[in-house]
Amino acid sequence: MSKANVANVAKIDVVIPALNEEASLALVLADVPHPFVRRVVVADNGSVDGTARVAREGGAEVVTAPRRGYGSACLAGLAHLRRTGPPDVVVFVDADYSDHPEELPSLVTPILAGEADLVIGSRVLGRRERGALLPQARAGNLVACLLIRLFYGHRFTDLGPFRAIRWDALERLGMADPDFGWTAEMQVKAVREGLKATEVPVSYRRRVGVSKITGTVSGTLRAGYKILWTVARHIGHIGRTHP
Ligand SMILES: Nc1nc2c(ncn2[C@@H]2O[C@H](COP(=O)(O)OP(=O)(O)O)[C@@H](O)[C@H]2O)c(=O)[nH]1
Ligand SMILES: [Mg+2]
Repeated sequence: MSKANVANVAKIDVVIPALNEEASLALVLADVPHPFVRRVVVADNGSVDGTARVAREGGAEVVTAPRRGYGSACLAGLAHLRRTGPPDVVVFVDADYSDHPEELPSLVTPILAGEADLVIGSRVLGRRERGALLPQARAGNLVACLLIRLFYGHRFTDLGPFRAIRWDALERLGMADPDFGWTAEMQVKAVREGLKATEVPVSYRRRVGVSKITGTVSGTLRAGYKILWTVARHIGHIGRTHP
């Protein structure tokens, strides 16, 4: 069955958390493969630049999240999809043009084929532009993935933002983290819930614009702490659903 036919059958929507990304967002939206993708939701909380305007001009729906934070933005995007007709599969992409949205079908196809519930786009397995994945991000991911392997028994190589998950599987996870722990929370809860989680290699390039997280010392420290806290927090619940 061709991608177009698969797309016609399955509803695939994209959530893009964006904070002050007017310089990069149009590039991201232009590379989202339509009609494979049905809708794009840009979750903006507190941008002071033209992010919302650029999003609308690029054909995206814009939702605002009351609370600052990566997770909070993702939650606002999901709430909008839940209210207005959820998809079969939801894909998360960053707004800084570091991910390659055109690679999205390689993340979704294993889910549509019933081989996976969650697919992480691994920047570690994929081709990276020099300086795209900062050493502190790489080191943090390595430690977190090691702990997940040690305590959850599942091998991940990355906590990358570019990922796809089946909607009903995501709903079972009860996602809640409002900021930096979001990606780790999804992966440890998915393993705990017994979801089929896998990875595909994705390309990664240097972002357009200014990093809000790993490109800053405070962002790196806060993200590092929150990710490790999130991995540690759910260790006791392995095998038990929804503590
Ligand atoms: N809406 C929203 N998006 C955010 C927030 N913080 C980061 N983002 C977005 O999340 C993505 C990842 O942030 P980024 O600055 O690239 O972090 P890095 O990749 O770790 O350097 C980007 O698309 C940001 O615009 C936030 O507080 N609110
Ligand atoms: Mg980034």
